[in-house]
Amino acid sequence: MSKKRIFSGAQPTGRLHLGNYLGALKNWVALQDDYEAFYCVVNLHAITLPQDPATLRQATLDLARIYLAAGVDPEKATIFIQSDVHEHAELTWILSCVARMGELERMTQFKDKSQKGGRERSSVGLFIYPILMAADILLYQTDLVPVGQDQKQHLELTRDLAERFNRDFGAAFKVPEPYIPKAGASIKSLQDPAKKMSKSDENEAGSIFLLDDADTVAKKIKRAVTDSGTEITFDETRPAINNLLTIYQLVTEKSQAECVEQFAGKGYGQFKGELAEAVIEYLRPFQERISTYDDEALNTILKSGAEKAAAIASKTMLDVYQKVGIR
Ligand code: ATP
Ligand code: LTN
Repeated sequence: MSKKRIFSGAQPTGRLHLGNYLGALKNWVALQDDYEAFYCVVNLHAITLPQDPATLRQATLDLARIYLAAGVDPEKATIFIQSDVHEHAELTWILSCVARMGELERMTQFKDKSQKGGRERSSVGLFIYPILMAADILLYQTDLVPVGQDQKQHLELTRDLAERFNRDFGAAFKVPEPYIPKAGASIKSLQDPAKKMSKSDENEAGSIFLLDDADTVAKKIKRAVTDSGTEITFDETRPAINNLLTIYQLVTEKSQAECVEQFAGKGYGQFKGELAEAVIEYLRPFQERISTYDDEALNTILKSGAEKAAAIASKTMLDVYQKVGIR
C-alpha cells in the first residue's frame, strides 16, 4: 500500500521559536518515516506583510536550512520553496473564485494580523492568505497537515473549499485532515501566557528563538512570568506554569506524571534552572547542525524538491483547469 501524504509549511519571516518547533517542526520530523512528506518554505505567504527583498531572499534559504537542521531528511521528505512551483499561485486564483467573502471575513488570523495597520490599509494578499494555504495543501492530494492550533481554522476553510470544488466541478481534490499535537499545539509567550509565542511579538523576552545562545535561554526562562501559588503542576487555570511545564515535558519527552513527581515540593527557582538546562540541551544538536549545510548543498536539495513537487502539482492543476473549462 502506498504511504499517505502530508504537507506543511512555515513562513520565512522573522526567527523561528520554540513554539514553531514544538507545535510543528518536531512533528514533521516524527512523521516523515511513515508518510510521504512535503515541507514547503512559503515565501509567497511572507509578502502578505511588507518584507525587505534582500532579507526575504536570505530568510527563504535559511528556513530551508532550519528544516534540515531540525532533522527533516531530504532522502525521505521533499523540501522545496513555494515560488519554485508556479501552480501554487495558479490554483490560488481558481480557488479565489470558489471562496466567498463571508468565509474569509471570519478568519481570526486576518483579524489579528490586520489590526496593527488597520483593515483599510491591509493588503488584499493578507485577506486571501488562507486561499493560498488551501492551494498549497490541495495541489498535493494531501491526507494530513501537521500544524499548530492557530492554523485549525485555515484547515477547516481548506476542507470547505475542496468539498465545494469537488461538488461543483467534479472530484479533483482529496479532503485533508489536520494533525494538531495534544501537547505543544500552542506554546505561550513567556511574558504573557494569554498570548501564543510569536515571531512578531515585539517583546523578545516572550519567545525562545531556536538560535538563542545558552545564556539568553537561561535569562529568558529566569524572567518568565509565573502564576500565584507555588506548586509545579499541569493546571489550565495557572497558564504560566502550565506552559513552562509543557515545554519541559516536550523537550525531555517525559510523561506528565513523571514531570509532576520530579518537581513535587520544589520551588520555581529550581524548576526554572532545570527547565533552562533541558531547553539548552534540546537546542544544542540543532544549533550545531545548522552550519553544516552550505548554500550549494541546499540549492541542490531545493531544486530536486521543486521538481518532485511540480510533477504532482502540475497533474492536479491540469485536472482542475479541465474541470473548470479553461483547458
Ligand atoms: P508567528 O505567529 O510566530 O509569527 P506564524 O504562525 O506566522 O508564526 P509560521 O512560521 O508560518 O509562523 O508557522 C509555522 C508553524 O508553527 C505553524 O504550523 C504554526 O501553527 C506553528 N506555530 C506558530 N506559533 C506557535 C506556537 N506558539 N505554538 C505552537 N505552534 C506554533
Ligand atoms: N499559514 C501557515 C503556513 C502555511 C502552511 C501551509 C501550513 C502556509 N501554507 C500549508 C501548512 C500547510 C502558518 O503557520 N502561518
